[in-house]
Amino acid sequence: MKKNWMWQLLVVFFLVLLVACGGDGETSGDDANSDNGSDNTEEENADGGDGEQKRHAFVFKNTGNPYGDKMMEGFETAIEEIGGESILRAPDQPTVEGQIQIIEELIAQQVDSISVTANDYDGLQPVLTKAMNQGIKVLSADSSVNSDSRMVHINQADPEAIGRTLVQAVSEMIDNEGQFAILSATSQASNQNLWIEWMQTELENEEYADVELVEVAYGDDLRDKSVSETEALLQSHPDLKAIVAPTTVGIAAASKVITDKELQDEVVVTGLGLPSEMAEYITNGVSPWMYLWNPIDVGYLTGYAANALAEEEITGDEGQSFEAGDLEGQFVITESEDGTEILLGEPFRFDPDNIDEWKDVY
Ligand code: RAM
Repeated sequence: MKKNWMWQLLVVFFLVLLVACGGDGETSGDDANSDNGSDNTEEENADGGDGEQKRHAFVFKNTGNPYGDKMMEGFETAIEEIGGESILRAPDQPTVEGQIQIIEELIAQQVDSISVTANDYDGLQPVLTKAMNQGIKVLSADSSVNSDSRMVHINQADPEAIGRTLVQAVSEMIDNEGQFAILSATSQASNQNLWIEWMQTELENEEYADVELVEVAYGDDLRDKSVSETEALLQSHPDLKAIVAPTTVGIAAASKVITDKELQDEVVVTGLGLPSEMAEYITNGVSPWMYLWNPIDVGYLTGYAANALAEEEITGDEGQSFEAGDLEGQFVITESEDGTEILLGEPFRFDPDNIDEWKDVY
């Protein structure tokens, strides 16, 4: 009798052991599921809350612009470092319609953030408002949207300094006398338009009494259109002494036209250019010097800001700060003319003395 009781106890013990080890059977299945449930919670915590990688989208002005490729490279690196997923998009043409279509798609995909280098200051407002209403964090970078359309703007450099510096440079290059033209990107690009406004403000100073801005032309950040617009400027203004292109696509196109036409002793080119595309023209003297910031860093800073918004470390309000990976120091959100912004730093001057150091970097 006692032996029988012991056997029954042993069988029960083995059954319990089987269940604990996740053996088959309906009851044991329930237990196993609840175990898995608690494992998942631990994974979720490690991933930052919802167990899924955050998806951060970046929308540039258009494809085929090496400056945009560099910004995207920096953005992708930042998102990789953070452990998220980056989605890099741009329309074929630098239009607001193309960007609206892409942003609609990103909203449908329920991404966590959208950073946009805008083709229009106001035109993206309905679609970006829709994104924000659905909880998507929205930023502009490089070329801004109005403050109702985003939470914060990533500004590469002070627009006033850029505009004024470009006029000071061109005036010095033409000995403070003569005609110059501006070759810009699209007529709607908010970054170029703001820099041009500051150029016009600087030109009001007495010292530029003999310097005349004869035309603002638009190459739309397209190589071929920028070439034909340069040719048209040369034809319409035979006394033109300089072209200022505050766009990397425009400055390279204008420099190529002047070089090909062997006009380097008559017309100089300056503005904002990529060292990799401009080294040849800085060396041959067509462009005595030019300026830019590091576009990889602009994209990288944008990636970290997008993450800080998505993780709710910041909301985009003035006075908040965050760190951005390898970029030194704390980035503080400040008030700008319209809304808030995060400033990357100072523009850099490239000339024959330093261009070789930079031409392989960006
Ligand atoms: C072009 C783009 C970009 C601008 C640079 C300087 O590549 O228009 O937005 O910041 O030039």
